[in-house]
Amino acid sequence: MANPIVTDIYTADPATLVVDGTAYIFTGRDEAASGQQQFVMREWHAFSSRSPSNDPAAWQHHGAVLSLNTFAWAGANAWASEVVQGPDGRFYWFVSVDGRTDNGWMNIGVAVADHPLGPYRDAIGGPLISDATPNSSALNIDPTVFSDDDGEIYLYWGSYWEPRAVRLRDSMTALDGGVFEPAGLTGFWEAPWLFERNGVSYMAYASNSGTDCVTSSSYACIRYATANSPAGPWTHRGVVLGQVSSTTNHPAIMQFGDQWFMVYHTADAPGGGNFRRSVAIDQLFFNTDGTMRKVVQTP
Ligand code: FUB
Repeated sequence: MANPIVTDIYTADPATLVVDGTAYIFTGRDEAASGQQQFVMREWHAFSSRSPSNDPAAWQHHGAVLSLNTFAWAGANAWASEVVQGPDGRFYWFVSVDGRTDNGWMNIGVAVADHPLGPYRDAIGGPLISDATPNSSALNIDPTVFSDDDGEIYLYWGSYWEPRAVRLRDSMTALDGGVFEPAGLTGFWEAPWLFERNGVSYMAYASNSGTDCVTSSSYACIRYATANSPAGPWTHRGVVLGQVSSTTNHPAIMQFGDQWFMVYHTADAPGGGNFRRSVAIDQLFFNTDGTMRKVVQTP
């Protein structure tokens, strides 16, 4: 058995975290019925492994550790998310959710817990990012958060070709300055993932343009860019993951020991589809000059 690593439920929009020798994958759950052509997503699940690989047996399923119910102001759509450890050692789960009172537009909320697996509570009591945030994205989804060596914390997010970035305060729950449009993320569509390696900042993101990326206008690949700082400006480096079998594509990247992995989703599970996606994991390799080799999708 290999990819996808979860087949008893449909899972999408993976986010990774490594803490004390344990790798975590946090995912949304696709609950669309067979043939239903829309996202039905209400909760986020967690999986952990002390020896990550594409063997499903390597992963323990911890169930739904966060749901829309945690956010009293959220209406629907438990979309893409990321969990990061804050300066206070606690775990902050940044999520994309619909509001109840803003015509259903997506927002970014934050939950907090003392352990990666929770229990989580709403850290703010309202959205951190919404349409009311000056200069926000056309669609405020897909948060990724990273703290650099200087302790500066950056939140990136966005969709519909509108990446956005802002510094966060150490509290992880308040903006530190204005929202800006990061330069150089060529072909950005959505799903940014920010990380650092050997002092270089990397941004992987879903793109749906370019002949090196798509063979059908509704499909997406994963591009990446590098920068000297998590604030950019970014230099586009090319495609790191080609099209997958689902129309959406969504990367998470983690280092575990001396190995690197990309986690993403496909429509490859039995009964799968664009709204019944499944998480897959493959190894990621870097060239000596720091560029990334294209990920080989293993079945
Ligand atoms: O799963 C819902 C949305 O589809 C995510 O927020 C996007 O990244 C795309 O995967």
